[in-house]
Amino acid sequence: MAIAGSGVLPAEVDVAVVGAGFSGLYMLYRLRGLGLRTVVFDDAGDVGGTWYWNRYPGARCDVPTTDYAYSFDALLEEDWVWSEKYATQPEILAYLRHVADRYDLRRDIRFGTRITAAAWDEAARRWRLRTGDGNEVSCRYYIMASGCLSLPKAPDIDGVDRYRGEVYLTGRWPHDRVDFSGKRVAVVGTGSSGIQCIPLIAGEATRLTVFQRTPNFSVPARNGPPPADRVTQLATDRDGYREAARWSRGGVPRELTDVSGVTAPEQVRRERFEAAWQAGELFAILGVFSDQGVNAVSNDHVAEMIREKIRAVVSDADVADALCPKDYPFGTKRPCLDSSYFETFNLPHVRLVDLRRTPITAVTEAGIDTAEESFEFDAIVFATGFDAMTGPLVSVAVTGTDGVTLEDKWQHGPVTYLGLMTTGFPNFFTITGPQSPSVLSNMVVSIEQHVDWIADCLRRLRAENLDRIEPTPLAEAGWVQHNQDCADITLYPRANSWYMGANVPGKPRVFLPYVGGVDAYRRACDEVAEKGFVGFRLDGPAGSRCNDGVIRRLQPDMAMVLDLVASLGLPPIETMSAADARAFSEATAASRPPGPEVGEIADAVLPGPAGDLAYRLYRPPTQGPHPLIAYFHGGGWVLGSQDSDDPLCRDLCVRTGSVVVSVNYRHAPEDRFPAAADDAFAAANWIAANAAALGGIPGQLTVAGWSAGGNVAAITCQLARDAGGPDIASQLLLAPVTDCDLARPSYASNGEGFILTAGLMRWFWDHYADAADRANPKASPLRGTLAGLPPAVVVTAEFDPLRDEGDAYAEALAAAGVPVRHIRARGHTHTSLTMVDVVISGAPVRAEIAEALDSLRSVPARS
Ligand code: N01
Repeated sequence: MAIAGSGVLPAEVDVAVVGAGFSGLYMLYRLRGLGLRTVVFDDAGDVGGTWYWNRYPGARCDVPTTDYAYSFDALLEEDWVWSEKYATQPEILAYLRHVADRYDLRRDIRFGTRITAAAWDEAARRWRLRTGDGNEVSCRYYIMASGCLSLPKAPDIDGVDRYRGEVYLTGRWPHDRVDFSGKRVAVVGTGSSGIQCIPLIAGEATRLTVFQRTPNFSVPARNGPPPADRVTQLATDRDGYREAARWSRGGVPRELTDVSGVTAPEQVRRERFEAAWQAGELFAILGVFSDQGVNAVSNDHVAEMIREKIRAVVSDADVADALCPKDYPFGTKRPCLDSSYFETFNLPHVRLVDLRRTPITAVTEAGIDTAEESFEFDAIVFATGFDAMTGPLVSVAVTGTDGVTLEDKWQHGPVTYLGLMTTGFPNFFTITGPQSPSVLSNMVVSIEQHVDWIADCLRRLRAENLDRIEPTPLAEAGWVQHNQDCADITLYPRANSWYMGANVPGKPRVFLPYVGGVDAYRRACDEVAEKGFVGFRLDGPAGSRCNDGVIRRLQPDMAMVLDLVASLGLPPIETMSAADARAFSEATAASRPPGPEVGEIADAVLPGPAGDLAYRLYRPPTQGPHPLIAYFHGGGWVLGSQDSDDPLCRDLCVRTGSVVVSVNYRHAPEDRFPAAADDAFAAANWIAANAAALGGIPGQLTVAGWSAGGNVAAITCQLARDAGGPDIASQLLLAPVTDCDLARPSYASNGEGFILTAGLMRWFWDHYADAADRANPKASPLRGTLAGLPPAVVVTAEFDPLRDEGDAYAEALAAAGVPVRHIRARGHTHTSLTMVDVVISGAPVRAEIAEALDSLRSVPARS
């Protein structure tokens, strides 16, 4: 078997690939299939990538090996039988060698060769790569298949170079067996590498001291033979299983749960947790509850049950306590799978040093000094991790079109389109790059997806006589924003993890991988390609084209809600009777989360022009009096009540510290225009007159409403101004109906698929007002006089049919001299902000609303 590629390095190739691990090998296989002349470079002496370097004792994969394997060739799968659920590093390396042999890949791989620099030559439309030994190669396409966790982080501890004993880095382990028998050994670091090697080193060493800075969550791997159910599934329907993996959330087929850790009874919580604990799989323990990744309460249930397990295993209570992670949510640092990790600390010759209590002061010639003690060791193992995801990419001096290096471009964090490419660096691809699912998924599934996408892209470029591809700034900015949006709704940013770049001093704190899921990501990539490479500029002898755009603009949680709604196949509300529509809306409301706790809730009635109007009062838990909000619910003047907007009113109460009085009003078609507007005006009068009795501060009344409620709130402010009272300090209009003209562009662009449809709005108007009445300012406040109105907070949502009329109202108010805070809810729909605790991304917008209201309350109105 030839280890190194032979022959003279060609001066020109079609494609150069860096890395001969899982990604590089499959990339080479696909490129050969396309007939593209390819050369692969790797620093290592053979194939394997991470599995070549990480030879420390106990190194295994943490996704079951049945899933952690290529799926592109059924015959390869049939030929290779894994011996364990989680194979060891030697077995995985043997598999990759087998792959290299089987497809005769080594002949195009230059081992022991590092690419140190790469520069784009615009005139030639080629990359010029320089190797560590001074050779040059030019290529049309340059692909980094260099892995996410391949550049070990130098141990950033004072005195490391001074130490005279044996030093090992888990990520660069020697090829010859290291024997720790009879030795005093230190392990620094308790991430996956430390947790895997500690039990094995303890089995040899006479004394093992583990230096732990941050305790880690770890689950027993329960290793053994490959899981029988999966082996059977693969034997009976290999293609179906692999396809399910490709469209799964994490790259391993798994039923997702809808059980919330917040609402599930204790017994259900425990049963679900125990089942996941026994399964010994990361995706199982990461998916005990549907909301554990986004809700701190749900997450802490899982975290606490793991801490209970640790305390049950570790005999010394102080050691157990030190091993329990407490200051970051479960899963936000990568959890580990272990074999007897916690049990190891019960051995008499194993000691844990908690660096939180006694930090390392220096590495000395003989060992390690902490704030309290001097330790002497024969060997120190640094399991201190990697400069993850971006490190391997920027460690090459890659220079793009404007002479800017990748390192400079990414100085504030990676900026990519799909995690595959970056502007200014044409024809440069990154397999499992930052802002792709990569490390949050089964890597092999994500690698195959990226390789297939790139191969297909190159095939199409050639077929269309094009030879240059580069993402546009618009598409890239949109993808970066989408990544941020996805991460922001999760608990991930709360941990100092390598996912956040927090483990490397000076590295920008940005959440690096794409957290939207393998399935959602694949959909986005497919869509980009199918729609003519959205967001890419393509050039070549055949000309130039660009279908510019942003592939994902909706807030990710709102997108999930819309997918769910679409999957239910519900009849459109506008096909129902008003009574059925009301029943439907009440049933929907009954199943949602309740919203935050407030101090007090009381139901009562107030006098309206045609009889009593029911209202619900929400009082903050703090000592009053408080500012007062008269609130009017949404529902197109036909649906809704003080129940329908209950979570939103609770949220408003808590965020603004206001007493909220949510008033029901007469509905159409029983009571048509102007009943709703008249009721709202009367209610505002009554609330203002009774402010003190309600616990409000007289003179601090905000009139607020959402949708049709925003309509009657806006009208109430106009009527109050004209009538000389009540005194309204500010108005809050959430996605309000302000005009009867349904021809605005937002009706066309957002009229279908975003819950409130254009058809439903027509149905609402038809129920509420005759055509002749609709232009009346009491129905279309945009047509009224706006000068002299109270300061306003106007909120419009990007994907709302009502967006443009809301924008128009905000602009008209400002033009009329009314102080306005116009909040544009990016990526949101008409209903987003009302979906408290469902659409988590709405929370920052509601926080902004509360802040805006607070600041407007002190601004006097101009007339
Ligand atoms: O690295 P890590 P890793 N002084 O960064 C500590 C994958 N992987 O190599 O958390 C003292 O997780 C550091 O402490 P803290 C897997 O994705 C998979 O273990 O920064 N301590 C931490 O405890 C994994 O997540 C497998 O406070 C220092 C440890 O060193 C990723 O690779 C196996 C320190 C580093 O943990 C990285 O895992 C192995 C200092 N100066 C790895 N600097 C599988 O099972 C760092 N630490 C497939």
